[in-house]
This record gives sequence, structure tokens and C-alpha cells, in this order.
Amino acid sequence: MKIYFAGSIRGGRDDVAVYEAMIAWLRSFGEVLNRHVGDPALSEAGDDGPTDQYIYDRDMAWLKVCDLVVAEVSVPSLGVGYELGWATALNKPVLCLYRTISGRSLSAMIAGSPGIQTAVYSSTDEAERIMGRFLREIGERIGLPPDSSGSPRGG
Ligand code: 6IA
Repeated sequence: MKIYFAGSIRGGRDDVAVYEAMIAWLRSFGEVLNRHVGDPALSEAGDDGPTDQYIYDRDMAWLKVCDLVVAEVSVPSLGVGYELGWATALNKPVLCLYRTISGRSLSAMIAGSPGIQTAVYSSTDEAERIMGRFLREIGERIGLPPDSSGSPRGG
């Protein structure tokens, strides 16, 4: 199962530890294509790689081939919003995870999108339960074997 993980980079790196933990967990279920989103060494400047166009082209290519998208959207990010717009246009299954921080409400363009499942969570355990359900549901829908559709490998 190819998983596209979206999380804020230039929008702010406050949640990088959350992304890192989610990506580590998701990697038991499949290949996380853009796992550097959870790399603490990748700063808010997001400029420690090749050119912006290279990043754009590579991420769009990954978005097109992924089986599903998981996004952590608590820290608002233009790039994540853009990816979610494309993901829904490409008919990819999308799960958005959201914590209510700073009293901010999630954008209506995400919360109101019929192509996006949105879930509010408040702990790592809860996020993992929500992601597990989503992976199982999509795994069954696209006919992937159990070890890559919601049950940890080897367990
Ligand atoms: O607007 P933002 O930068 O917050 O957008 C974040 C989203 O855009 C993430 O979900 C990523 O998929 C994508 N994105 C933005 N910048 C990068 C990036 N920069 N690397 C990968 N994905 C990115 C660093 C370059 C890398 C080669 C180390």
C-alpha cells in the first residue's frame, strides 16, 4: 500500500514530532512516499533540498500513484491544502486528522469536502485507532492483502 502523508513544512514545523510518530506508525502498513515531512531536520524554511519545482514535480507524481492520503492538518499549510485539493480531484481516499489547538476551526474547504474524511483526535492512541480503521476500510476496498491493509506486519 502506497501512503501519501501530508503535513505542514513552510506553514510551520510545530507538529513535526506528531508527523514523525504518525509516519513511523504508518510505515508498519505500507510505504510512506513522502516520509521526510516527519523529518525533524527539515526546517520551516523547507529549502534543504533541490529546487521548489523539483519538490512540486516529485510530490505531484507521488500523489498520482498513492493508494490513499493521510494528512495532519492541525497546523494550517498552503501546501497541504493544495495537496488535498488535488487528492480529491484525483479521487484518492483522504483522511484528515485534526486537533483543536489555539481554538482555531478547521477550514470549511476541508471539513466540508465530501471527498475527505475528517476526524478530530486528542491522543496518539486515538489517532492510531482512526488511521487503522481508515487503512482497513481502504485496504478492503482496493483489495490489498491484510498485512498491508490495517494489521501490523507480523502481528
Ligand atoms: O506549504 P507547506 O510547505 O507547509 O506544504 C507542506 C506540504 O507540501 C507537505 O505535505 C509536503 O508533501 C509538501 N512539501 C513542501 N515542501 C516540501 C519539501 N521540502 N519536501 C517534501 N515535500 C514538501 C524539502 C525538500 C526535501 C528534498 C528535503
